[in-house]
Amino acid sequence: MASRFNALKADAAWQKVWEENRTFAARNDSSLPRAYVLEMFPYPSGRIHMGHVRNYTMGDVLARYKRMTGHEVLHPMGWDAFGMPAENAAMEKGVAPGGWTRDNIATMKAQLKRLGFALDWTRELATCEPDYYGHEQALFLDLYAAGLVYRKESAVNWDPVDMTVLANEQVIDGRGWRSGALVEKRKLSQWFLKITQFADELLEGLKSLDHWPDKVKLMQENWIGKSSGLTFRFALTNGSDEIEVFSTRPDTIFGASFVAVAADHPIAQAHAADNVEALAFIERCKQGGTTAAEIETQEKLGYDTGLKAIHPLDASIELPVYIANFVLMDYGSGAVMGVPAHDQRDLDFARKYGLDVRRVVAEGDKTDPVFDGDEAYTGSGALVNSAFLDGMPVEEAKRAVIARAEAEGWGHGSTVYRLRDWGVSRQRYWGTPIPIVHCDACGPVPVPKSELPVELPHDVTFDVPGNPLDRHPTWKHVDCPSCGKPARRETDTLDTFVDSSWYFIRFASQPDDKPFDREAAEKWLPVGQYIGGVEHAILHLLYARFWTRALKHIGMLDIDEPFAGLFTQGMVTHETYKAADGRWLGPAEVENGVEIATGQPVEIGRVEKMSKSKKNTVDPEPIVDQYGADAVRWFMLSDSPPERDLPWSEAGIEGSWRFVQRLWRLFDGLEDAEGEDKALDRKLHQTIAGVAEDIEALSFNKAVAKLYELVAAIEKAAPSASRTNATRALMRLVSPMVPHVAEEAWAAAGHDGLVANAPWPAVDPALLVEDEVTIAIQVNGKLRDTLTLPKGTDRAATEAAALASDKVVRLLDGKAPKKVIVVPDRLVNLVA
Ligand code: ANZ
Ligand code: ZN
Repeated sequence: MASRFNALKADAAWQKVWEENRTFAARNDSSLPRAYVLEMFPYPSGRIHMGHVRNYTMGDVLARYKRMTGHEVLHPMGWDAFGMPAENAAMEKGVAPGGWTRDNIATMKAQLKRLGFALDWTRELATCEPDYYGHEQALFLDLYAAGLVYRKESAVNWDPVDMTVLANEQVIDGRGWRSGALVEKRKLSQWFLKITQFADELLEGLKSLDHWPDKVKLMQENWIGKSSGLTFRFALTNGSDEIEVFSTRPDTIFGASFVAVAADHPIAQAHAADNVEALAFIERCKQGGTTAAEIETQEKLGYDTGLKAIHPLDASIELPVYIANFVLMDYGSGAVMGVPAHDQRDLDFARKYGLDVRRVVAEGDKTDPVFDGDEAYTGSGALVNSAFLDGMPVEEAKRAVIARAEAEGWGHGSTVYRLRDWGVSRQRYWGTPIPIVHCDACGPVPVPKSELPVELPHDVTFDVPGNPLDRHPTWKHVDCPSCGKPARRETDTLDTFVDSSWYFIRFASQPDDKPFDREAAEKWLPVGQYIGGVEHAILHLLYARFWTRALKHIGMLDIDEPFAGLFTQGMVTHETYKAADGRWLGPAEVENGVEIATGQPVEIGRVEKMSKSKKNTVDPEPIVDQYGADAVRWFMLSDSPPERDLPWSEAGIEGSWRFVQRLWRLFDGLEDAEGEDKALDRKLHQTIAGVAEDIEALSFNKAVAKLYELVAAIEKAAPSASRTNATRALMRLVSPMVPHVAEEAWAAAGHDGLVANAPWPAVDPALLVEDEVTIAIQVNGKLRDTLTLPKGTDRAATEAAALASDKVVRLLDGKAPKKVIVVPDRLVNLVA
């Protein structure tokens, strides 16, 4: 009887062999073609989850396949180790953020190792260690010296409970993402990176990214948000002021019925200086979040300053000047002309405050200057009620107004971007200290590079909210590096997105004395295939693209785009369960629709992304204990296309386990035999070629399906040399997916060396084509027999073969047929 595959034993044994042989350590001096396969590095939250397992299994299959196809593969792993959760743990459990983080790393590393990933652990890094963030500080100073870092006062989202600035995406429905507190706007001096200087490059660069999903490129494009139009000035009737506005629709200029400025606009500020009502309105505008989405959905509110703006094309028209809550100070010039007939926001505003609504673009045959209704017309058409523009289509009218403004000197064609500079200051402890010292005499002074890293102090307290660095008794008190007088360290730390903006460069080489070795980085980069969650489609990827371009700009690295290929994988999902009293229940607490503990029926909810809050997670570790790494890996690749969600199921993992056992039975039953099996040879070679193609295209589920077919074909086949050969080849074909059973079989079959180091089986192209065809033989139109002939057999040979058929000979009874019709490769019809 065939033995069973003991995954528990085999997994550990082979993992040890790979580790001892440093099988997956990448050689920087290799002359092989290179493949850099990278999955987004994890945050060390404590335990790995199924999302990690799926993500890293996909990358692993590709990495192992690339090794087998003759590449020097860099497939590293590290830890995105700074961030809030460590501080939250410190506050809640009194543990040190560093200790908590490092413990989590140790746990998760052990868990990853048990899955047998072909990772180069010699390059492991954690962003929270000084030997990583010290180099980051050096890079920050390089960018500072090049003028790509600056400090400015800016309105931030302030979480009054966590006492920290929040990024826009951390504000959800006007509340802090973690604390749930109502977010306020505050002015703070912050450090910024000049990503806007690269806005156009980052937009143009998207065009070169052929191996990125279109949806991600579109999201980046929208985030960068390039708009073209006219920037122009309104003079005010008071004679002393001007208001500059930006419009993408200069064609509608004769439809303007008001001008509106942002609450922070100098005109608004000046007006409020001696006007309490205006001041109160401005204060009111400061409540609520700063996200575009929030501003979009807020009720449009305005305050009439009483000022009047003079229309640049008709001095007899005077427009009221409002302060309005929907105008953003940091977009365009912080002021707009309001054209209610053709902009919904402006229309809502005009109806609320009883302003004119004048039609200037014809809507079909509607040309009346009086615009009715509450729905703005934003479509195309000919200009009307617009003096010299009348009759022009929209685009032509835009050009005409821009030309006129430029000729008369009151405006110019311009391009603006929605992208804002990247605010990197965080008022938190567990992050990279910003290497700056503030001196009353010298201002901000960079810490000399010889004094890097600026290390985080360990003796900090978390008993009160706020930034522990700021209230540390000694840490911030240092002498000014420039004049030597007592000064203060910057106590803000860097946004953790800075840490993840260059880790893929550090993986290529890890010198002690500099962030990276340029030659090594340029040899490995760009990353050939980057795999991760779509939640990083915008910020992380944009920041990493910016950082790479910034390094190029300052002459440190000649790489334009860090990630040549990007793949965003789907999520692992599971049903949700709710007890009658509303408690979420975990899958282990439910059996056959009943809560095990209470015997009460449960409500079965939707299949959703596994999440702790809904308790529908399945912990990978006990699953690996029970079924072994290969079954888990196989399940992660089967069933669903990798970009789609994968519903976790007990039946699925059991099926995978059975498949691993089936493989083992084939491998274990390997014996030498004689004879050829042409059909099996063809199946094998089609599988070799097809699986290779599928892996290269990351269509892992298709590769899996082909391997199932091959296994079934081998099982059915009678013993032959072909069958033995196919079984041996199968060991290599499945090894990227189920490496442990493959190694075990490879060794048992008497091969030298590891299957991990074996080459991918070669394809015989001759065996890829179906080279035999089935020919139907009809006698008087009735199917009487079939023949298998080599494809392309000529008429004469086909006819001869048909006439030689026993059945035909019997039917014709020795006589010659009256007529023979031959359709080569298809049929022979004999008329008797
Ligand atoms: C007049 C106009 C008429 C406009 C019309 C639109 C339609 P995008 O396309 O997103 O770039 N705008 C300009 N600066 C603004 C600011 N700081 N805050 C809020 N809104 C601002 O949007 C450009 C349009 O948004 C500009 O064109 C301006 O309104 C408004 F039928 O000018 B428009
Ligand atoms: Zn000084």
